Amino acid sequence: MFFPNFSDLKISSDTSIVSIFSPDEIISILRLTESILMEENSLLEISAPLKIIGDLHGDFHNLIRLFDLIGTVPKEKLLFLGNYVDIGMDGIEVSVLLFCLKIRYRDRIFLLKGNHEIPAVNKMYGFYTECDMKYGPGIWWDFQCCFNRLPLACLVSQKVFCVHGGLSPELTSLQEIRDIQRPSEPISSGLEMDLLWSDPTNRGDGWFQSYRGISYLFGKRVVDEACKRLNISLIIRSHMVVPDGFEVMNGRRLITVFSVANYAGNAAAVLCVNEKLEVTHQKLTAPYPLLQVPAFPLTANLDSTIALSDMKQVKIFLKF
Ligand SMILES: [Mn+2]
Repeated sequence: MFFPNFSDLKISSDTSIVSIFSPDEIISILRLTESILMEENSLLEISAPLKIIGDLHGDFHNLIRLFDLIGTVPKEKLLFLGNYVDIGMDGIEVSVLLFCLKIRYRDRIFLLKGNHEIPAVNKMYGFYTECDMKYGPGIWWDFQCCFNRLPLACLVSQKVFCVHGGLSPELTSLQEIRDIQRPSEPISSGLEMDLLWSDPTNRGDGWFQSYRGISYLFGKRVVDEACKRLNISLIIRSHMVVPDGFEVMNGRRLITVFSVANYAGNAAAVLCVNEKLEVTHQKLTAPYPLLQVPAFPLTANLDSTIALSDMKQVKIFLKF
């Protein structure tokens, strides 16, 4: 099988992927990736140091700029928190590059599932149309077979819990995530849906109805209790656009990271976790004029005053 040289891909990033890979080559990449993903647990358990990347949303140029900034595998260990496709029109390029890197360096790059790696979602938000335009609609199904095998969460050095969305009222032990069988397609409600869809809120302590109309919002007390119950010290998740690309919330126990610059006038960030589990960040500013993308329902409805005061609290804990 043909593996692209990374720098070749970079040079040809203006060239359509259709001229690089035939449909059969794409399907081979997907099948190989699926077999590797199925050797992994639904809860990945890996160790720091590593870098953690949030939503990418089909922006291939953004991904290449990120690699230029943060380095790539095998030198760096990378954990991606999902949402590879939709909104941007290069979801195939983004996923296929990450899958190729996974095939080549399976112990250096880890890919979690996001709420857009669900067929009902990426049929509506652009990925189906992209597949149809580039390779015909059939290949969209092949991607779903790969997406539904992605792991759902990751525990870093036994202490940092990483997930696309957030916590769940049904998450009483990490074993429940290990027990999730894949391939899986979560529907309507339950643990798997919450891991992909829930959001933190600074507006209260408990569980609240989500403005997304799906899953929940969870407050500071829920985060504190989960840290105790799961014996973790920090939650890192993506799923929401935040102005600086990262935002510390719910006291100092939760960080949101979002890695597409200019999704809604925002910077992109990547979190770096060292051996001592200290967290720093690398930041990508928006390089071109604001792209007007309708932000709802992905944008957080945060009270920025409260979020800022949270940030002040955590200076001792986090070395930015
Ligand atoms: Mn999301």
